[in-house]
Amino acid sequence: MLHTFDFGTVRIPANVSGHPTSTPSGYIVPAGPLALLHPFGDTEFYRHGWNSWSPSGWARTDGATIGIKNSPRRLLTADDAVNETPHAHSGSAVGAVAGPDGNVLLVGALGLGTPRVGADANVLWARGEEDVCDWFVAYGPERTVFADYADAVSERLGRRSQRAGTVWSSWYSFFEDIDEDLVARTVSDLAGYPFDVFQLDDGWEPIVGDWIAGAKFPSGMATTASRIADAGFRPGLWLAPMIALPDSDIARTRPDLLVQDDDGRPLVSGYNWNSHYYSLDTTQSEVKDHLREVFERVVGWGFGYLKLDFMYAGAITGNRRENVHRETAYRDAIRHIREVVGDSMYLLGCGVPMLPSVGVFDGTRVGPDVGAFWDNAERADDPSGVGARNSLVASINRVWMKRLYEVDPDAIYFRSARSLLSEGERQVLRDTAAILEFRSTSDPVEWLTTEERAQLIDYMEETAVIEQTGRYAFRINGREVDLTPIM
Ligand code: 9PG
Repeated sequence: MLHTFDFGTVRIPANVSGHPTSTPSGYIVPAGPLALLHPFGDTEFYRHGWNSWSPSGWARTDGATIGIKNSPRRLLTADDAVNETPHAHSGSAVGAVAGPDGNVLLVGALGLGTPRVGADANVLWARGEEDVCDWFVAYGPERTVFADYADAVSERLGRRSQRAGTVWSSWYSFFEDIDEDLVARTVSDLAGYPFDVFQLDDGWEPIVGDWIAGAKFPSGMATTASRIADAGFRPGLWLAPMIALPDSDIARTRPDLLVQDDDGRPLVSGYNWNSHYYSLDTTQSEVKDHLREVFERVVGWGFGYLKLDFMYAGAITGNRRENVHRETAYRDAIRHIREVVGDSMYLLGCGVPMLPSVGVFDGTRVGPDVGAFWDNAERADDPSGVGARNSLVASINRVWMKRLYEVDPDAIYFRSARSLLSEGERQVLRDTAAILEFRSTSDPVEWLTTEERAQLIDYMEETAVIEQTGRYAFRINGREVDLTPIM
């Protein structure tokens, strides 16, 4: 049906699927395809990525689109491969076009169903893979409109309130080369440093899919967890519970537990570790039982903070036992995990679909992996590629999501050793993490100079008052930080 949205200074004719209701902050439009005839011509469009690693940001409708280009494998891992296209300006869940005087016209989904939003010079459109969620439509000052959208989302999907505090993670220093002695040394060197969480990343398990202690942790994971706790930190652990590598015990012995393709074979749901991998079909009760067993074990080891990674793979297309939409299957699985681990467990989502994770994860990664180098010239077409610049650009474009959960821009660096980052670049990363209010690093004390150790302590102990003064301009404790030149 036709409807005209009256925003005072602009009137927007639209095609909608049901009667819009007016609220103080915007309109609620019933589920179904939506097309708004905006009057702004070629203008900037805000594109939002589907999962943690997917690119987000503003691009002109008459310029290049933002997204992963020329790599189906990366697309499958780091965005919504079914719906994403390099040919149109579009994205996941929310989109906005810029009007005059700093105002924007925003359309955003208030639920699941893989909602998409796109734009060109004339139309701002929205529709779901499955049209089951209402839309929020608003026009006004950019930050107000995004904040109002976020509040409308959390009104429906919830908002958890636990805070992670400061985090030390093993990934950006040791990668998979961790073992129980190295962890014990690293922990004891860190004793007394201002960290709340010590999080063990990938490398402890024998293979992705089999969540038991690997050969490098012969004393078992409970021993490592209690060493971490004894040093005064909350023990944290990385897992990718939705996926399994082909050589894992679970994939070899229980292929029936995996999401299938149309030929009844395990469906490839992404690529990493020089391999393809598969997804668990969380709609099967046997898989729910398996997840219960995994998470009861991990809780029993003594971990109180979990980084759950590659979670989008629980929301890919494919054949599942129950015929539910993929985002619904995903959210149900996370709720099941939450029920097993309890309310006090901090859950950090990584590689998560952003919208279906609201209200169930305490925090989410909001950009691709950081690296100890600024840019990755080899992957010019891939804004989801590893590197400091890609990581912070994506993260800053998601600062509005703070209202939905804690937002993790990934680790920052203090070390000058084993890094190609300049002090200026490290400072920009530290400012980004201060702005997003999630402070983590992977620097082992041993790798830091005396000055760098002091700098780390000061930074991790600082409480900052953050003000946003422009799209990419902020004040951190009164200090002006303008990131516009990097964006
Ligand atoms: C452990 C790592 C770290 C890291 C995570 C994740 O798009 N990709 O292909 C892609 C691959 C790996 C990856 C991120 C994206 O790294 O983000 O912090 O935990 O796994 O293996």
